[in-house]
Amino acid sequence: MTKGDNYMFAPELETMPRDQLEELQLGHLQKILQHAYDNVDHYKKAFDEKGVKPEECKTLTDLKNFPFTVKTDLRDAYPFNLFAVPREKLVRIHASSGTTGKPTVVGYTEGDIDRWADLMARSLAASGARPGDILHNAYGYGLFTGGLGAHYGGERLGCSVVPMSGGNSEKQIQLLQDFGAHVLCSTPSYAIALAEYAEKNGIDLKALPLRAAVCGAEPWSQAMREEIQEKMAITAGDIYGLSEIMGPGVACECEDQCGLHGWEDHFLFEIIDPETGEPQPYGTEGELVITTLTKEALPMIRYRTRDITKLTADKCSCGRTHVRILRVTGRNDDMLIIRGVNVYPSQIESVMVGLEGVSPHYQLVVQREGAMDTMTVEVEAEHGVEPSTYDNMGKEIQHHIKSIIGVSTRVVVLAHDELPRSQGKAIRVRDMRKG
Ligand code: DLL
Repeated sequence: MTKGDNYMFAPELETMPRDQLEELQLGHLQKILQHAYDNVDHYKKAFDEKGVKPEECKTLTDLKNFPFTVKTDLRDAYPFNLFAVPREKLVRIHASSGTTGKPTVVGYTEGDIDRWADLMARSLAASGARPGDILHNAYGYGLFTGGLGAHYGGERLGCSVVPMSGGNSEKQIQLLQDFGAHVLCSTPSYAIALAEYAEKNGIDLKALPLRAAVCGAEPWSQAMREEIQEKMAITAGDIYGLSEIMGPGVACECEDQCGLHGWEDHFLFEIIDPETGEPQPYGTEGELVITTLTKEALPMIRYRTRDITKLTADKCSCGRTHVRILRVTGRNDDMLIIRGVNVYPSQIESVMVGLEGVSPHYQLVVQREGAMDTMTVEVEAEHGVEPSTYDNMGKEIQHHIKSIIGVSTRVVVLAHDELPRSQGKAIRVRDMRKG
């Protein structure tokens, strides 16, 4: 098969008319609210405090009366107190890296793993993977959900999965070449790092059978997508997910690349105003809130993801009817406040991507000088840019950031390859204020 084929993994579910989809969602929602209430102390307490009972959810909009779940609820329940099934029923446990505080622990029953594999297979197929493809999986294996999530999905779709995990770029490139992979799964920043490694070593990735990359786990820009597509002569689709909800495969772009289809037969998506918590209509930017509809081990009711995006119900030309989540631009807990101005790393990135000679590799260094917070933008020039022009480039970037975002920064332009490359999620902020 070729990438132009209109292949769908589960057309009866993915193109289900909206009224049927909503009926299916309501049935699942009523069951999951009851399951959470009956089996998890946290939910019983939270519903009782809000004065709501599962049986009072008569329509999908009634969900707004139920309490949110937040990351600290998972931390408070560490390690196993949010599970709705006996621990013995878990066949898998994953956990977040826990850069701040305790890790968040998530668990799966056999049925949960089965549904996750289905949804990942569906996502991979939507991105252009096909049965019989060789799928090179460079998402990290281990407690992170990326590696095993893509692995099970690839196998379910009928691919030959290469469980490469992250790191060791030399080996990655060698196996991409020798095995002739058709699909690459990796974070977008690592896909760029791989492309650069190949370029530096005189290897032409464009000549390989590679057709598609399925990139996610971190925010990335259209400019990064274009760079991956151009350097490898492939399509690069966006895949979204989070361990608290399942892992990768909660939503995925189709080959039309116009937002990620959120798989509504298993999840219910809302956008809320992060300040007031009020649900917002389609098209409004806000915080994504997700309710799991079919998770047995860890039902999540109105989980506040902290991810900032918009939903759109506009028809997609692929025929799928599931709501689309537009590119996640950042997290509201990534927000930096620099001398009173709210700044998201993705905003700085979007200012820089349009400027000539500026690469997508950057880090924001935040420091405290006396009582003042200062931000330095370290950004690499593209390969081949004359170092004598770095100063002027820096001034131009500084000017654009000031005039568009309203914050004064220092900008240091570095030569190509001076910033560390990530093997998983890119580190965009070095906050030196946190000791
Ligand atoms: O990153 C799951 C995943 C693995 C998704 C592989 C896609 C591919 P966590 O480690 O729990 O799970 O991190 C979840 O990563 O809340 C977002 O802030 C961010 N994120 C994930 N996918 C995207 C994306 C995995 N496509 C957190 N665009 C989420 C932007 C993303 N941010």
